[in-house]
Amino acid sequence: KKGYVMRKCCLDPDGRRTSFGKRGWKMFYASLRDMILYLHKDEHGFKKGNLIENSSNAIRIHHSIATRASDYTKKQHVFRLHTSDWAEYLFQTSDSKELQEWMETINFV
Ligand code: I3P
Repeated sequence: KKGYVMRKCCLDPDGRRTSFGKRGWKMFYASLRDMILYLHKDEHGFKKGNLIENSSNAIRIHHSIATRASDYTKKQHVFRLHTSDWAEYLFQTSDSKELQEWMETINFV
């Protein structure tokens, strides 16, 4: 599964609240492969295989869980991703079908 999403960092991999200045929404071209959710700058970056090698742009989804963020009311079609290392992210997808597909892909790989 791949496609454009918006991502917001809420908790860092140590479980601490992501600091101010790093909590904004940012667009990425996401691709899921080998249990890793890669966040590329854009589709071109994905095709070139350019990966920004830091933890928030290559998220290990083994033992992660994606749930609908119905408590987050500022944007539509948002899911929350909890990782095994205590990070938490919000992802906004383009519509309810995309939302469902991303959550199922993450939860059932
Ligand atoms: C954040 C940015 C986010 C906002 C977040 C801010 O600032 O404005 O859009 O989240 O609020 O901290 P920065 O880019 O400087 O990190 P929302 O869009 O959800 O309001 P928060 O700290 O309450 O999460």
